[in-house]
Amino acid sequence: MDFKEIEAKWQKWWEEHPGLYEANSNNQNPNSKKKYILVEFPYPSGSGLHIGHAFTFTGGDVYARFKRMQGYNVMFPMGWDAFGLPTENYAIKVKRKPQEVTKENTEMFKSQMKRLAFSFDWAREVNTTDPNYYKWTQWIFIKLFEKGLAYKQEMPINWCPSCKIGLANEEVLQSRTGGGVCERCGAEVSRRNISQWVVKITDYAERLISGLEKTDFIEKVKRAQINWIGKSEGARVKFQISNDECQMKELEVFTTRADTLYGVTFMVISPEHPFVDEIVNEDIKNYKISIRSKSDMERTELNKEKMGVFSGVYVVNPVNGKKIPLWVADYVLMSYGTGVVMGVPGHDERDNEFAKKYKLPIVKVIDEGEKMINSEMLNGMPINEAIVKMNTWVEEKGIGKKTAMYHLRDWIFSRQHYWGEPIPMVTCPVCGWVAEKAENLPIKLPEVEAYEPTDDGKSPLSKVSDWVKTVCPKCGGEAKRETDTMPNWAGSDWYYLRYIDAHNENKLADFDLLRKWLPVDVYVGGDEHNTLHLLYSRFIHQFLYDQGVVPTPEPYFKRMSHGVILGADNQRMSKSRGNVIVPETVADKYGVDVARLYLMFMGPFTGTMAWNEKTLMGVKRFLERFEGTVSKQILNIDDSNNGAEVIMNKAVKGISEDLEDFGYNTAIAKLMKLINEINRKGLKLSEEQIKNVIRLIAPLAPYIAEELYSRLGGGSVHGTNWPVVDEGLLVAATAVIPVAVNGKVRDQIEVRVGESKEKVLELVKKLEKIKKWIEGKKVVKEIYVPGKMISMVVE
Ligand code: ANZ
Ligand code: ZN
Repeated sequence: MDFKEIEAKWQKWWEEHPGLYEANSNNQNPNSKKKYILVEFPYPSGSGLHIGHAFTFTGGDVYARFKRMQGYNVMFPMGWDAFGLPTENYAIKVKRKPQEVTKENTEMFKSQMKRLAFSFDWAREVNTTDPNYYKWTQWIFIKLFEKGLAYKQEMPINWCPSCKIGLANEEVLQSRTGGGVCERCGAEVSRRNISQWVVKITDYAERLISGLEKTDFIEKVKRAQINWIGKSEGARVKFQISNDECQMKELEVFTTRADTLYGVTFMVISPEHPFVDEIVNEDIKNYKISIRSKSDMERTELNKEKMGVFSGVYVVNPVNGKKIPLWVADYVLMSYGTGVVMGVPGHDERDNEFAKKYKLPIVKVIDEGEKMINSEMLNGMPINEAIVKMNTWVEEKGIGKKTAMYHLRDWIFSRQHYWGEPIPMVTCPVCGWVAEKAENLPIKLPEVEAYEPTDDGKSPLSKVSDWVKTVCPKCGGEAKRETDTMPNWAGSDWYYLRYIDAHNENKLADFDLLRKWLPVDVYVGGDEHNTLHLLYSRFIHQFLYDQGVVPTPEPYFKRMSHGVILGADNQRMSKSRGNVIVPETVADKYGVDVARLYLMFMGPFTGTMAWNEKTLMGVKRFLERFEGTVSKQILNIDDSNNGAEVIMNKAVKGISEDLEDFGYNTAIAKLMKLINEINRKGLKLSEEQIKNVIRLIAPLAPYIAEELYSRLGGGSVHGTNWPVVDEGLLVAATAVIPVAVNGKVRDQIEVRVGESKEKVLELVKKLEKIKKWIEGKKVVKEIYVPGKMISMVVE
């Protein structure tokens, strides 16, 4: 069979029958149960679909096709997450508009996807760079601003000097030497103070944890999110300042270990704490200068030398009234807890190093047996009990409060780059920051001459003076637009909502439609998005839920992690290693069906697998065998029930269960077994059985299935019903059962399990030994206990 020919033929046919894959189409019965299947939409780069895309999308596609055949009303959409640095950098290099480049790239991606037979519902295509789309991304930002969840703040941020961009903490990776490096380019990250838009995701920290209970995410993903949010239960405790001249009268620490209060011998304050500005001290000034370029990671790392300066101030330990010195040191961060730490050098590693270096007293308050010592009222208690006791004690004394802290930081939402959504804010000399009016949205990204970010850390938009100049939406006076753009995550936060109502001009999406389709039933994506994209979009969804914009508290029900495909050398595919395999090449050589089937057969869908040419050849041979077997059967259709039922039913059951769990490799193994058994036993299949064999492979190898099915007539195989398991036909094909006449067993007969009563009786009446007992008599009663016995009463 010429795969190129059949691919072209069916691609054209599918194109002409879009209803086959569109949600709510006649083919899918809009009234049947919905199934919203989502795969992470790609960034359309200039190099086209890579093997990871092909793998993931095939996985989603098999599931979508399977669910459609099972009779669900399936929505399986696709779109483009098209803002971002690579396109911008490419545009700069080749001196072309990012808009044009994006258009070309998405067209290339789309045609590649169509060739790979991904059954996306193209009527719902979205593109994050389309003004009709980002209008709503901007609208969401304005809602956040109106609710006090977006604010502008001057802050030290991670700055990549090479990308000239501010990075969120999660975009900074730890280098081997302990410093931070840019996630994208690997350059050493420095610190810089800039005024940035920040979104208060921390307000949702608790709900982002508790909301997980409403989802069916795999445990690994839940863990990743919970760890990322980093909830710590502890207490805030106040320490009085003993120097009279200080304006501030007390300093508050956050501790998870109130049990160690008797072991506190000093206190450490973050250099950025406002209290430090009250202290006039040359040493502190110089110290602050010396740490300016350090990242949070460097500052808090355990194996880095801890440095600090004495502030000249003393505080009082509330449990024993002892005066202890206050030190300024950068291992305490302003961004966590209260920015002040009680030093417990007897039991905290960093405090211990610090105390040794500066010769501060070290007091042990816990013994080898994990019991409290040197702690008056706590002595003899186990640690956990002591923590509870002290947390309560500080509350009773009015000097502390039980609190939970979260390591999650607010989300830095500004990027100083061109190719992103303009932040729809205006700064007015009279009114301050004002949101753009809803009716003025979208604030379109203007075309510019130069896309390069500037060294002063401002976006190139800042140079488009007639765009920057605007009027204040509040007072009408002259004002200026924000020139920062949104981070990449902004467009992908809510795209699954837009698919539901992709062309709505008045709303982000119609509420009733959202109610019909949400939550997403299965979301297939990569582990690299478990904390960032998945957490950001859950936060935005929860926020929109609070505003009454969406009907469900959570966006996604199930999260499915897809695996990773390595090169044949077991290494990550990369140009420099020369081990990259492109889906197109495989499809050109062996056909799309072989490529898809192989990708799904390589290993478990969630696994990490190396490319293997031998397995690929094995899959190719299997598909040839499949085609040969089915073609032969079509020429010799045999409806006379020949005992293939059990084999067929077992295959249907096993394959259905596997597909339900994304167990594609084992489903394919079962298909292979089925074909082998049919051939080995020389089985002859009925027309319906042949159709079912084709249906079983249809989600995996859609072209060949369509071609074979067409020889039996009757439309697309992808629009037919998935075979149903006959539970009664799973064990044995036939049973030998006794036949009784008037209570006496006269013969026995082999019948197919599951055979109808009529058929069995018809066969029984043909038996010679039975004939003579019933001939000429009147049959008054016929009993058939399936698989057990037949009993007739005659007169
Ligand atoms: C006394 C103590 C004794 C502490 C001990 C720990 C162990 P997690 O679990 O990550 O929440 N801490 C509080 N704020 C800090 C800041 N801004 N920068 C650096 N360290 C800070 O950590 C909570 C603990 O980290 C707190 O409990 C505090 O030290 C420190 F044996 O208090 B602990
Ligand atoms: Zn104004």
